[in-house]
Amino acid sequence: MRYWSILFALAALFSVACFAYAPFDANWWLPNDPGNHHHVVSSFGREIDSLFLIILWITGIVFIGTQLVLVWESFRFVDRPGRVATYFHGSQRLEVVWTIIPAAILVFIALYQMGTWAEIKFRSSAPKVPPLAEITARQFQWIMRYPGPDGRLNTTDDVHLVNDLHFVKGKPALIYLRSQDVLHSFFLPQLRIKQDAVPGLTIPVWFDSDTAGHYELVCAELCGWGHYKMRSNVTVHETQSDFDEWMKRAIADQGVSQLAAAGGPQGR
Ligand SMILES: [Cu+2]
Repeated sequence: MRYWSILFALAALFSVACFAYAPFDANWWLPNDPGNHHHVVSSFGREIDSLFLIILWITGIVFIGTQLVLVWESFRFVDRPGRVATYFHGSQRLEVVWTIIPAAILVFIALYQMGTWAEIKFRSSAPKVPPLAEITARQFQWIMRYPGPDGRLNTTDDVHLVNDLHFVKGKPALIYLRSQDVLHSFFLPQLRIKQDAVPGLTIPVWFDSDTAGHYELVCAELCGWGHYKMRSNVTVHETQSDFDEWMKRAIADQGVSQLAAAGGPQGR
């Protein structure tokens, strides 16, 4: 039956069409800010994308090659009455070749990405700025603790917010990431930043954006039934004074809700 070769060919064509379409859609694989499809808003973004594309090229070429062989062989060696299949035991030379080539590719990728990894993950590369916030992941929300008017974290005037990340355009933002319960993953898709939140650890994460606007923070680790709900607003402010304005309102709102919890301004 030659139908099998046709089916394999169609599946491969469909996959390749998806690959080919991806760069033309702003939200297909590499989400970008609306209206500006080929611009990544963070400074790490371009490097992450180029690493992603190198791996995509390597796997894509191998995929197309193996699919061509698969389709061609299943077409050519179709079952015919009277023809007997022949078998042979593995070829050592072939096995050595197809072990060495992938190993060499992996070593190349490992060496090639080292600079980017160091820039994004090595603690020595962390920007020397006061922390923007401490972010604690828990089932199923992001709890954000910003330093209050005293500018210091973990003091009584800290501002507590849920699912609301704010920072300023063009300035490196440093956060401390924690988890209260299980493994979560702090993922800023538009900024190409991803970091696991591990119970018991406090992990510094830094990022920036050259475009003010609204983005998204999501959890990228299946952490329970409500995993899909772990989304947070991300606001990148145009200027520091916009940010300060927002922070002032957040502090005032927190004062109101604390008064409410204490029974209102009249103390009832
Ligand atoms: Cu989660």
